Amino acid sequence: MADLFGDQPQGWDEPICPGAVVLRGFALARAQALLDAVAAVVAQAPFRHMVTPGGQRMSVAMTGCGDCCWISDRRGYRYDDVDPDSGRPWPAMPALFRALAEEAAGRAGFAGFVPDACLINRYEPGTRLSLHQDRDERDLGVPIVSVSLGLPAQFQFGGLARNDPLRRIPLGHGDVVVWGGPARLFHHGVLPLKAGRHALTGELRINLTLRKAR
Ligand code: MD6
Ligand code: FE
Repeated sequence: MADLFGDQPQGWDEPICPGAVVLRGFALARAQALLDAVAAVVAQAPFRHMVTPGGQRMSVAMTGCGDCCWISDRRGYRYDDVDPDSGRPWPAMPALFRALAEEAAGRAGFAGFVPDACLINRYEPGTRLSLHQDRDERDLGVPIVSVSLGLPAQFQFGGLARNDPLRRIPLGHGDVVVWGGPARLFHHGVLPLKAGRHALTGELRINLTLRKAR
């Protein structure tokens, strides 16, 4: 079939609530290039399972890039400009990540978003991410842009209070979520990944979250 979209971002916008929107398929045309860039980051900063302050090994494997990256260990959650596994700075953020984040945020109404950190999450079948808030960034007025690649996942999206009702939002390959404004501190998580196979990632889901941490 002819390429009806050319180089334009694909898909449609699906509002979740004020401040949060799913841009369906927004990253689809760039998915392979994004995964190639992830592989280059991982070659310098391999995926690892961090430990929560409570001593639990996280089932999600993480790495990242940019001026700093979110980490967790027995001392707490924070952004650090050094990879604790290597003692070296995190790999530079690929220009492709920055461009995608800026375009997606602009489309969602957050013009001028410039991320300085990207956390990269890797899910295998059974991997989950428990309900949490993203609150370690300095300016909580700035949104987060999240890119889903590979196997689909069920995203849980709640509210400001931990026990607010949860909605389930399916996130598939190429979907981008932008959230900020009144939704910036809403609780969210990922249900255990279902087994499957994706042409570009195999038996994995990869998620990029682009933030302005400092
Ligand atoms: C994930 N995402 O989709 C996990 N956090 O694998 C997040 O925890 C997240 O997607 C803040 C903003 C957007 C996100
Ligand atoms: Fe999060």
